[in-house]
Amino acid sequence: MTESQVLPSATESLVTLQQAEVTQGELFEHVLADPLIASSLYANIALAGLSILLFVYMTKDLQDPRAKLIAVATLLVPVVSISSYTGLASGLTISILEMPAGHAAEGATTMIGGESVDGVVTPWGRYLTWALSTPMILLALGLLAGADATSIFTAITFDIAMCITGLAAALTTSSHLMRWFWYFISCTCFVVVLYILLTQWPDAADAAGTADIFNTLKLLTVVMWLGYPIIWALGVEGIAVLPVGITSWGYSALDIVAKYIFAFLLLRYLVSNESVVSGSIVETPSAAAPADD
Ligand code: RET
Repeated sequence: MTESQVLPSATESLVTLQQAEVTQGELFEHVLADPLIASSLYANIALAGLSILLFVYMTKDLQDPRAKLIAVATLLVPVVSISSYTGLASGLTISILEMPAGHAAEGATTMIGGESVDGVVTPWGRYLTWALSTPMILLALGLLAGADATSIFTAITFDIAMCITGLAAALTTSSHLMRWFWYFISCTCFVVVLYILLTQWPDAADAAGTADIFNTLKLLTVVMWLGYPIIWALGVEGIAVLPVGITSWGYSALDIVAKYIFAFLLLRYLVSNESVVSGSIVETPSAAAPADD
């Protein structure tokens, strides 16, 4: 074996050094040391924890299987949230990423453990965990509206696509244009979700007798959810006019309304209107049409 096969080349060592530069522990300390970022994450861990306890207490006596399914979907929202924020606060799901040429944060540095490191803080765990929490919100809303399985499936799958392509936008460091192309794909998926929420489910909710609560939650959801792509675009991931701490609080504030307040309103309705939403979870398919031959 030659020496070059055993020893890493100078470039390889440099790459290894750069990757090892920021440890998870340093990211954990970095979050704790920034009052704005830390409060935005720890406040949500506390709120999610309290919501879980409150929601379990509120829904413990539900009997109807459909009402219970709506309750479980709603309860999963703060369960995913507490895990998401724990991932961010522990440094597990945040990274320092160097933005590509042409990006507003190109060449930016971040102070980590008293040293200046190339790149900006990217809380990519947020975008990843939205792919788990937002489908639960849509499942609860769709079931509340008495929507058909196809429209619930469509809303949920496009919503997951929106979150994952949003994650791709945040993680792309090769090209500035590609970041915005991912963002565009994500927005297109978002339009599909909004279309279903605004044009398909209100009619279903009318027929199901849940129009009042559905329309309140629909409005809350549409207004809050529109805030997320705006913060993305203005924050460090996008044109970087908002600093990291303000961006983090922006998402956290939206989360408080879009998740905990949303879930509380839904569950409060559910426990006092169990009979309105009651029914079978899976509708029995209508008798198959006789075959032609
Ligand atoms: C991103 C960026 C790319 C474009 C779009 C986005 C939309 C995100 C939304 C997130 C909603 C999150 C919620 C989380 C609750 O747990 C990914 C920011 C359209 C709508 C409600």
